Amino acid sequence: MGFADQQLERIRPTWDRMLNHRFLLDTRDGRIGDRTFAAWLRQDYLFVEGAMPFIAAMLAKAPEAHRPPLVRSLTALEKELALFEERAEALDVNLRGAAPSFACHAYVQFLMSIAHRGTFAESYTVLYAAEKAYHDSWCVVRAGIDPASPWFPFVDNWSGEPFAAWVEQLQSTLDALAAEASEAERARMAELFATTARYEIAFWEMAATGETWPGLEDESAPSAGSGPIWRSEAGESGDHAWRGVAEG
Ligand code: MP5
Repeated sequence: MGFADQQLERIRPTWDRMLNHRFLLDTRDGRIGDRTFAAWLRQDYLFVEGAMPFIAAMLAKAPEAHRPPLVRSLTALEKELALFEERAEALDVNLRGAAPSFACHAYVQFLMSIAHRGTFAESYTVLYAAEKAYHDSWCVVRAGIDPASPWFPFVDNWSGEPFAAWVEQLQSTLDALAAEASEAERARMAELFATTARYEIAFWEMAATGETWPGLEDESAPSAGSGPIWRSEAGESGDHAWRGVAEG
């Protein structure tokens, strides 16, 4: 058994807890509130934006043979951002002005810190765990969601065949990196695998509860500190990126 499967087995209760999160089960069963799903959409958009510098920082340490797939993944992330933008537009979700929640912020900082401070194999472990988590999570949703759901394009993005093939490629590369790693490095990789899975649970939990930051609970809306969830509530004039830049 390769390193990736060993880790999945080792942290099985954590992984199962992630896969049984109510955000996923409610989305699968068509019970998810639009507001709740929109909260995830806005936060995951920020996460994907943050994942691009993570990959870029990994590239700086990547042995040459590992560069091409990572470069291609950046293009895929650009397309993924376009998917978020298209769905947000179609469903009146306001992507602008959303501040990262505590969980989103912490997860992105974790990615960046590993990419800068960790070895290539350590960063790769985190990348694999995050991608595998999303693949497995959205496969849970796919098993029951109505394909006519407006959220289905997200389900298909991470549970579909092209992403499954990417995760498989990540897995075999991770297994090879782990086989070459020292005992000490492999132990750190195992720890990072578990930490990443916990971040994934924290992210679903944040989406399900709409939590933002400790200290902001008193604000009235679940989107406190993040601007209006719905584009129609944002108004036509409030959020243009260049408003107020020109003087006078
Ligand atoms: C992914 C994601 C998958 N979009 N969000 C979280 C919280 N975890 C993992 O990563 P990607 O870069 O969208 O494939």
